[in-house]
Amino acid sequence: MNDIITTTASDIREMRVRGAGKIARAGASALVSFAESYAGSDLEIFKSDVNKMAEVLLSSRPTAVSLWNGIRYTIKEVDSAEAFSTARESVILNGNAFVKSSEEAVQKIAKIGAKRISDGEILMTHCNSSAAISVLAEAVRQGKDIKVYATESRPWRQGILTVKDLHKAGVDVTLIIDSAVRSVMSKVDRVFVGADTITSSGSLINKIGTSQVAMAAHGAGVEFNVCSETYKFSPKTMFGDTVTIEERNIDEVVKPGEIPEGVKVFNPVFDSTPAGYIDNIITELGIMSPGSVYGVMVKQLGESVFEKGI
Ligand code: RUB
Repeated sequence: MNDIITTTASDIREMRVRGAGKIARAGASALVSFAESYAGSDLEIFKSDVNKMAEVLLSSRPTAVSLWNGIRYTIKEVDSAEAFSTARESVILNGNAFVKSSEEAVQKIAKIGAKRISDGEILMTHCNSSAAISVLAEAVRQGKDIKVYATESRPWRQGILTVKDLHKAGVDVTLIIDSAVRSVMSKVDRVFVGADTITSSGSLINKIGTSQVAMAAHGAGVEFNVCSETYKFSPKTMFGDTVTIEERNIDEVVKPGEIPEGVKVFNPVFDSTPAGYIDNIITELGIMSPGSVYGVMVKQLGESVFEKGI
């Protein structure tokens, strides 16, 4: 087994690399390195090896479609290649192109999303999303005076990363525990969160607790914005696939011996927010409603997807 691939898969599984955008870029970059350092020259063996490496990467975390889309984009020309050099070159070119366009997408989302924010507003974010943070940081860069509430996001406490990121960007940020969301929501003007996956019906799959934040925002009449690159749209959901919600080890929630033996712990990592709770999806292509997601997927995939499937 290849070292770069196994190390990347284990970094993603153990959450040393985390967040939907970062894991997608890490997966694509690992395949680029694999192709660059590939020692053989047989086309059929290369095709089989690349597909195996893709499977190893995909098995690392199940929920974020960004990883699947990034890998699929990187290896899209391998199976049809007629020469080894073409196949290898395509992995390097497509993988690098994916990484570059995904970084550019975050910058575009930052510019578009920051326009939604007015001077003096109070905002909220959940977990640690590079896309959502880029919007908040850009608003401050433009000279807007904002305050942000960031949730702790138990059990991994990604909120600690968020408050560090936002503080570094010059944002006036306050950390709150997850159960304070509804109580604080009455002070908030808008919520910005990221996305792991967006389904063809416009539902959002993101960090556990996102749906509670959305319900609290809905109840308080607060705008709920999802910051999502379009490669987080899941074409597989068009054809009936459901999104697997990752469950992680219980020792992320309780220490050994802390609760009586026989008591169960359930530790789902993501949840689903129905489209009806989402006001805007802020993408690199512009702001859209959840109802527009299906059309964008069809446009990006081309009509032939209905004959070929995914
Ligand atoms: C991270 C999370 C983030 C999205 C989007 O969960 O839910 O909101 O992945 O992140 P985890 P980004 O910490 O379990 O990976 O905008 O950076 O792609």
